[in-house]
Amino acid sequence: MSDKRQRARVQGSWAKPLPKPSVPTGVVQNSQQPKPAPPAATSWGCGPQKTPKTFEFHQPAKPVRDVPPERVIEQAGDHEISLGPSGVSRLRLLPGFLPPEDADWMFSRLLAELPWSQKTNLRQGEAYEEPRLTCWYGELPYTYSRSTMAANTQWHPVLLSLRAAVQQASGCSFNSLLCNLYRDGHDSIGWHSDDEASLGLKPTIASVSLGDTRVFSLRKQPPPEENGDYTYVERIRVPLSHGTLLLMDGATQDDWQHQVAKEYHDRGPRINLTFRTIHPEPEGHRPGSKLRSTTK
Ligand SMILES: O=C(O)CCC(=O)C(=O)O
Repeated sequence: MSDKRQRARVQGSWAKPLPKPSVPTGVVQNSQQPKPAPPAATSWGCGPQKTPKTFEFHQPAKPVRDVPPERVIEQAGDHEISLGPSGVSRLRLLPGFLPPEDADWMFSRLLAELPWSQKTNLRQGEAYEEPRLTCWYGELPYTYSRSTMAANTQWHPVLLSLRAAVQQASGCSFNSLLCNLYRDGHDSIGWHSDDEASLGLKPTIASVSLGDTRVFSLRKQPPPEENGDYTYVERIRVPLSHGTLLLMDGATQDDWQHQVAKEYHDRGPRINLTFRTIHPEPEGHRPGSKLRSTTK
């Protein structure tokens, strides 16, 4: 937890030590009086004993705000995650969308046979390599983070049959596919929304996961008065296991960001296939322009 989120829970402060009780002047202490018992030994009582401090409550200047607890979505079905001025944001989670034996052979073939490469993006004029491998399918190029993936109409046959199954399950059609390969737990994708103008308004994105389970996290966009501070926003975790289909639709790309964070314990490879629909960019439009400014 960030220092700021942790501090948000603390309501008081440690006070100065209490003054020692003073002996009134003129009173002679009776040396025969019983001496106070020495402090009882505790398991941490080695070394000199310090005067105990007390905790004083200070009314905070501003009311204390709770960081909302993170929600976990694991159950199959439709989940309305928010309702705001931009409309309903919705996730549909279908674990086991692919039977395990199909997911196994599809994963092996796609890992071995797709033209994976590492893309170089630009952020504030600086080039950086994405911490994962990708490839792109679609009749139109796809630009994000100031770098373009060329059109590629050579769909792998496994991807064509997967696209048909995803279209059938979702009732949506998709003309493009971004494939991500997370080689191990160190590969990741940072906070972003899939809100390039080329995806159109309120896009539906269908994501199929193969291989090791990774956590797909979402965080709500903060209201304007928070000035881009995500400390108090709602958060959701969705573990995406082998063969799962996740659909994001409605206002999800307007009102939420998502990421797959690095992990610090061993993870095997994972492939994520995100089916999308790309529209030709209007004349004079900068390719890859965002409705908001986020980078993948
Ligand atoms: O790997 C995932 O589940 C998410 C991929 C993603 O966010 C993207 O391709 O935009």
